[in-house]
Amino acid sequence: MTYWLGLPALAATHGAQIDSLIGWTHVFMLVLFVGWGGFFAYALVRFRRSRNPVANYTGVKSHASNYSEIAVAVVEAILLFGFSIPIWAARVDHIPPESDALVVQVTGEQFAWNVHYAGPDRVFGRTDIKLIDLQSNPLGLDRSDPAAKDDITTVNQLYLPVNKPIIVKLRSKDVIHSFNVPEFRVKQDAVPGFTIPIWFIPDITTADMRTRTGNPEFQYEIACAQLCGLGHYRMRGFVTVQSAEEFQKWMEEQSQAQAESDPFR
Ligand SMILES: [Cu+2]
Repeated sequence: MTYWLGLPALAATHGAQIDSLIGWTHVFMLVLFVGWGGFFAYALVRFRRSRNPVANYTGVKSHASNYSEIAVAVVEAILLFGFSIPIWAARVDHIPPESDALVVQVTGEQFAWNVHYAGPDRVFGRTDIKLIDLQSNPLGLDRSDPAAKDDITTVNQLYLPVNKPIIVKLRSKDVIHSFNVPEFRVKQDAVPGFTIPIWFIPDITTADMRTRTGNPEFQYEIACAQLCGLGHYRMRGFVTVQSAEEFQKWMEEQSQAQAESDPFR
């Protein structure tokens, strides 16, 4: 029902709820806009100076405005407590168990998204700030740690399997960034010093989206949604959603290739 809002295509399971909330909020705001705008126009005419040369010291006696204010507050309370808070709680409180999900760490920095997968062993290798090299090892991954051997890191490339819960553990190396993938209806600040989990289930692969949109170059884009410095405009990453088999293959290939290129092996 929300096509009239012109929102980006939807590609995550929880997104319909968010779109519906956005839709209802717009409907309510439209009613308020017309209501208050109409009242303003009425007041301009009704209380014009030529008709009311002298101020009225008694003022309005009717309680209509109180009742309409109460009605507005009730509708707002319904939107907040009936819709927004339950949807928000589902996003932040009911995170699926990590054993059922793909866990990936995404670390923002000026001006890139560093992606870190635990690899086939599902254990994240040790990272150490002393090992950070902005070109070759932006996350400071310690490849001598056995758990790190199969880890995969990428810059600005997030690969995800379709129809599986994804838990992104969001971090930042410097300032506040914001991880925003409009098609997933996901937007969360990355704050230095915190690891913030977000989760979603992408339900349309990049290939399917290309067919649907008729755009053979379609890409899901991670847009940094907080002004984070001079290079903010170019802080963009790409998400590739694949079938489970394609993703598995990608992960194995990457894991092997990155382990082989490792100087400490
Ligand atoms: Cu940023």
